[in-house]
Amino acid sequence: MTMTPARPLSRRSVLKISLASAAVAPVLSAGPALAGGVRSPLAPRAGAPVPAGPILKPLPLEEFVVHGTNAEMRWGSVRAREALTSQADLFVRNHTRTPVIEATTYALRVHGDGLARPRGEGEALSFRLADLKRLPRTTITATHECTGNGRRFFEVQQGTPASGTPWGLGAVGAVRWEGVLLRDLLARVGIRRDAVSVMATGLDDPFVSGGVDYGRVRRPFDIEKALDDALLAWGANGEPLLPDHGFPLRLVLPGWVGIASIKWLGSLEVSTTEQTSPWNTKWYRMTGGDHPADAPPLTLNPVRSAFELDWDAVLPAARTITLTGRSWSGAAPIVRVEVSIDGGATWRAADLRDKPRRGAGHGAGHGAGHGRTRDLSWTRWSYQWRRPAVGAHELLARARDAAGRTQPLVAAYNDGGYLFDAVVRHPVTVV
Ligand SMILES: Nc1nc2c(c(=O)[nH]1)N[C@H]1C(S)=C(S)[C@@H](COP(=O)(O)O)O[C@H]1N2
Ligand SMILES: [Mo]
Repeated sequence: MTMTPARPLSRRSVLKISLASAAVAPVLSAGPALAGGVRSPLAPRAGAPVPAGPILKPLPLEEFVVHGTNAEMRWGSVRAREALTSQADLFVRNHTRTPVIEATTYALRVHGDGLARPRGEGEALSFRLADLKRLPRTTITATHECTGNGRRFFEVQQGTPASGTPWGLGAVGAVRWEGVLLRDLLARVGIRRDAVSVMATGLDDPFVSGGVDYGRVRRPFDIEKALDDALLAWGANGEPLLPDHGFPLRLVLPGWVGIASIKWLGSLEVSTTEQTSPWNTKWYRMTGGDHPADAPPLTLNPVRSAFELDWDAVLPAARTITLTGRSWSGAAPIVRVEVSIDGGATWRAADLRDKPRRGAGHGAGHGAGHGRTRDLSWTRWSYQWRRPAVGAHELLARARDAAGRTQPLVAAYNDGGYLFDAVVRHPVTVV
C-alpha cells in the first residue's frame, strides 16, 4: 500500500516535508468502528477496582470545586512557583464519565473522502500508539481552558445567569503537551488538496441530555488548524495522560476553546466538505444576547486574568501585600497586565514574571518545529499592594495580548455563558 498522495500537494508546503519517508505502516482494520478497546467504567474487571465516579483522579476539597461530572481548580491552591499545572491539579470537563481505555489495544482510526485515497469508516486506517510514537515528536506548552470558564460571573457580576456549569475562573491550566503534530500524520497518510475539515470523535459514552442522544462527543475543525499546530498528544508535563485528561491519546488545538481538544480520541474524519456536529452548531457558538443567529462556531479563547487567591480570601494586614496572578489569551502572548485595588477607578501595571518570548504565538511554521517547544502559555505577574486598609475590598486585574485584545468591563451576554472575558471583581477581606 502506498502512503503517497495521488498528486503533489503544492498548496501546503508542510505536506511536502516528509512524504518521502513514511515511517509508519498503518494497519488496515476491518474491525468494529470502535476497535479502541473501550471498557465501560461500570463493567468490573477481575482485580481492578470499579471506578466510583465520573472523574477517576482524587479531587481534594482544598484544590477543587466539583460541579457534577466536572471539577475546577481553586485559584487559592495555585503555587506561584510553578508555571505549569500538573495533571493532578488540572480541571476536568466531562460530558459523561471518564472511560478506561487499554493502551495496548487502542488504535486511532483515520478515514474520510479527504484522504488521498478516500476511505469509508469501515476501511479506516488504524494507528496504534506505538505507530504514532515513531513519528516526529513535538512539544507545545499552552493554556488549556473551557469555553465556559467564568460562566458564573454572567450571573454574580452582571445579573444575567447563563445555562451550563457555573465555573468560577478555575476551568483553566497550562500544560506542556507532547505528541505528534497532526500535519505530520496527515503528511504520511496523504490528503487531497480540496480537503477542508477534520472531525474528531471521542471514545467516551454518547452524550444524552434531555432525553436526546447526541452521539459521541465530536467536533469538526478546519484543515488550516489541522495543518498548523493541531497536536495528537499522549503526554502532559512529561507524563502519560491521566485517564481523566484523555488517556491514551487526545487532540489538542492550542489556543482554541477546550471543547476543540477532544479527549480519548477515537477517530479523525478528513473531509472535502464542511462537517457539523451539535458541538459546533447547537453548542459552543454564540446564541442569544446581541449575537446574530448565524454566529460561527467558537475557536480562539479570549483574554482572561485571575488572582492566585481563593474567592473571599482573608488576607492578614501588612504594610505591603504581594498579590500574584496570571493572565492568558488564546491568540497571542500577554504583553501588559494592570491591577486596580479601588474598584476600577485607577489602574497600575503589574510586574510580569514571564516575559513574552520571541517567536511565541500562533502558527507552527515560525520558530516551531519537530521536537521543539513552542510556548503559548500564561503569564505570571505580581503586584505590590501598599498600605491596604483593614476591611472588604475588590481586586481587579486586566490584561492585553500581543494581538491587541483586552478585557472589557462587561462581557457580551450569550445563552451558553461562553467566553466571559470581562474583568472579574475578586472579593477579599483584609483583617
Ligand atoms: N471525548 C471528549 N472530549 C472532550 C470532552 C468530553 O466530554 N469528551 N470535553 C471537552 C471540554 S468541554 C473541555 S473544556 C476539555 C476539558 O479537558 P480536560 O478535562 O482534560 O481538562 O475537553 C474537551 N474534550
Ligand atoms: Mo469546555
